[in-house]
Amino acid sequence: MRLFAALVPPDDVLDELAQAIAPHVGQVPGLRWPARDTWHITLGFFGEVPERVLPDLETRIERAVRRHPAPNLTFDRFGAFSSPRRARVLWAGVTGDPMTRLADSVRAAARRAGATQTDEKRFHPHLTLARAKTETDLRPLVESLSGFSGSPWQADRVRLVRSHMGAQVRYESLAEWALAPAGQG
Ligand code: 3AM
Repeated sequence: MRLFAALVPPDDVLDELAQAIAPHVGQVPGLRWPARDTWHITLGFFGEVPERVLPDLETRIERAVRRHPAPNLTFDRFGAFSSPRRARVLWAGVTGDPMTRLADSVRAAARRAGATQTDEKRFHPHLTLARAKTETDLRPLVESLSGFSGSPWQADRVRLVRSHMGAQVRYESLAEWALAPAGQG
């Protein structure tokens, strides 16, 4: 099964993002906009994981999550990978408490449980809002979204998600664990 771990922002914070992008959704040729109920900030992508390791993987990730304090975050910009000029992914970015240790720890937990395809690229926390099949110049879009600043929020839990591939990718939430209260870490 294809798995990843993610943070899911609260509804009112997602409302702000939805409002900001609303005038642009469907307006840019080649851009596909995943449904809002799929929005998340990926902490670690684990690739294909054998079903038999799931119980151990859940135990280990839960242990990792419980050790890290809930980060305080704010969506404060839009950007694109790999750049606005040659974009494949339009994203909303967060600033706030660093999450690299949490992401490293969650990925390490998955690897120890036997997730051999875990992504080890540098962690760039972001919420993907749109994808393009080919590199697309999104400079005008990113420019028109500049100046955005959302409300602060606390990411208090981590979700383990199964990704069902197909014409339309479907995400299934398998488990959710609370982070430690902010200030303990
Ligand atoms: O957080 P986002 O939506 O940008 O791009 C995929 C998505 O990221 C990423 O995992 C998240 C949940 O599907 N993903 C998919 N395949 C990947 C891979 N082989 C990958 N990340 C790294 N390596």
